[in-house]
Amino acid sequence: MPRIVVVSNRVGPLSDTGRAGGLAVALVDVLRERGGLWFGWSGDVSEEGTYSPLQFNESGNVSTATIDVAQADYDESYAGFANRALWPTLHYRLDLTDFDRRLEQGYRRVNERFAERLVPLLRPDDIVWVHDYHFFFMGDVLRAAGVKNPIGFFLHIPFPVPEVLTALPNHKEMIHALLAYDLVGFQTSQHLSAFERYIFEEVGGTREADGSISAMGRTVVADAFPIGIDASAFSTFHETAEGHENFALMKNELGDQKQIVGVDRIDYSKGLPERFTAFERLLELHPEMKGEVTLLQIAPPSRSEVRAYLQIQRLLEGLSGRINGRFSDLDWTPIHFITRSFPRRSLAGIYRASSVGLVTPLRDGMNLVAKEYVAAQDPEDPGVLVLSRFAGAAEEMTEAVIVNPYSIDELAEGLRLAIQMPLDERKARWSALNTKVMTNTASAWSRRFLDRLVSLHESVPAEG
Ligand code: GDG
Repeated sequence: MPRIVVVSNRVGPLSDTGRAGGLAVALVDVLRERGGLWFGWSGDVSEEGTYSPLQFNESGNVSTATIDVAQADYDESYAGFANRALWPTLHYRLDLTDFDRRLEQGYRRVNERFAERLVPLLRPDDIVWVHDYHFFFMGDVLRAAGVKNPIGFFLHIPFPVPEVLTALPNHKEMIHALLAYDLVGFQTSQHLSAFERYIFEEVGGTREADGSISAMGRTVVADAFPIGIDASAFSTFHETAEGHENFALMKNELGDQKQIVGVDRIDYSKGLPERFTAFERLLELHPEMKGEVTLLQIAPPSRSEVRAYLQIQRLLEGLSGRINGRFSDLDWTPIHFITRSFPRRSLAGIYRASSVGLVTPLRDGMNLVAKEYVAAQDPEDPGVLVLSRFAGAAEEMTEAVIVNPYSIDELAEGLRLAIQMPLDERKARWSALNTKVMTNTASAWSRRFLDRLVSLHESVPAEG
């Protein structure tokens, strides 16, 4: 089997420390299955930056290779164009974007340097899989350097409609670069069709007889590959010491009270202020729920070097303080807002002890928490998932209580419905959702993507 080379901004860890996000763990599984190399940023900023010596780590048939970045790379690319222009634009937040030529050039430069450092590590039969919005230009640079291997790209975050994407001053260059990949994957058919609309309407592209897309002198295959989770792990974590301990602790704390749980990195795309306000509305409209229902929001801070992230954290601290001040009693606090992270096994115990999983982003590529919450439930007494229609997950998870996160009343009503849902209906909805989560797992997702990438390359006649 050919070796897989995964490229992503953050790399590893290779062992399941319990702290890593779901995706990191899933990628290690794929690499282990086929043997592979994981290449990306070390997480360190140094003077040598992208010229720093490669740092290798090995575990069995999988190795990681990482390099540092220089302070200017970090400021202009990661904390700059990637997180101040691309992230907000692709999440429909044009009000938060910072378009600056200097940042754009820094982003390109970092893509070029990472590609240059990757080239000598590649073997002729490797399959290269590049991840996410940090590396739009990677495939283009690799091709220019003469790399002939199959190269695929998967976008973890939304691809917006052309009316929004075209606000990016360099949208044409970005998409031209994207077309250098053999296969471009999106999370949902909505994102795929937004991409196709851009290709057909904005740059006059056409669809070929084999389904591929040609535009700007290049041809690419694009498709939707909705990502999944390691579902069997999440369904059994409650049996581990950590999972069980947290489940028992929560159940004991809660007694007869019901808990609504949210788990999100602090990010303006996750709809957290709307969520707190909707919970407040629920308590206003249904005073009988005071003392009966609590909201636990776990929200580890992220990207705090970007101003918009600090602002949202302050806003949330203010909101939870205000709502707690207004409704708390001596023996009951409505909102528990915890801004630190928990190990994955503990999270599973917390999900299982919660009657409602509240996943209400304003925009999200997929949202893995929605799937983790479902997988962690007790089949005999499952909780209810309340899910934003703007999460990619809503395309598959239609048996959730689907809500519009911009409407506080609709959110509050969704919460009421979930809290009061009879056991029969909870079981029926959960069972349908769980079948999907258990079927479309992370490893099924990666296999689908990689098999497709390999088959595309095999169907191309060899040169000469
Ligand atoms: C991007 C896209 C897409 C969260 N808190 C803790 C913790 N987490 C884990 C969750 C979950 C992961 O982080 C978050 O994944 P999401 O999918 O919810 O969101 P993003 O981080 O924005 O991810 C998203 C995803 O990529 C994959 O393609 O679904 O749309 O935005 O796994 O459990 N993990 C631990 N402690 C925490 O406190 N260990």
